[in-house]
Amino acid sequence: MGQIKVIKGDITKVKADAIVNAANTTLMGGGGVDGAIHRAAGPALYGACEKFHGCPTGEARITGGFNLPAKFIIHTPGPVWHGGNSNEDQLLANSYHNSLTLADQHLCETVAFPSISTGVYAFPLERAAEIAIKTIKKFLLTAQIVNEVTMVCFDEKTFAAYQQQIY
Ligand code: AR6
Repeated sequence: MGQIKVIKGDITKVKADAIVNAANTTLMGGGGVDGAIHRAAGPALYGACEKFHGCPTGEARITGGFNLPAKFIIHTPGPVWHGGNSNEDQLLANSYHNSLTLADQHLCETVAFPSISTGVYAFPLERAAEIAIKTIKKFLLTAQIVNEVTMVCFDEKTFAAYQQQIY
């Protein structure tokens, strides 16, 4: 079975086969990690994203990595936290599962994720970390190609929350 790693860092610098972007449903960029990825990948990423005409929450779309060290960027809009009774848990699990499915289909062995939905979208961190790690572990049991998934945490609090879930 593949392995899960948790590191602290900037996902735009990570040399994985695919990195995942915590996007919004327009896929046309924004703040946070989305803004950082678009800035680092360069303007051609906008052109590639435009062609999708958006993406529903929990689904995922794939583009090239352009100026990033990653070969592919997988864009997934996570759920906005509305208090927990709006299917947020399932939608967050869908974001991880559908991103990994696309990575597997594109023959990616290594995939890196940011902490989806726990920034601007306000999903509670511990709850998000538990869902993320559970979904990744389950996926790795049947993955064909993906064999290493790294959670790239931007700050200490996020790093501690995911670190706690991997044991
Ligand atoms: N590398 C890794 N993680 C990062 C980086 C980075 N370079 N920059 C920020 N983070 P957020 P969301 C962390 O708000 O909650 C955008 O405007 C950040 O500290 O980026 O899913 C989109 O367009 C936090 O832990 O994503 C959407 O509109 C995590 O990434 C909306 O924000 C996620 O925070 C999506 O909100």
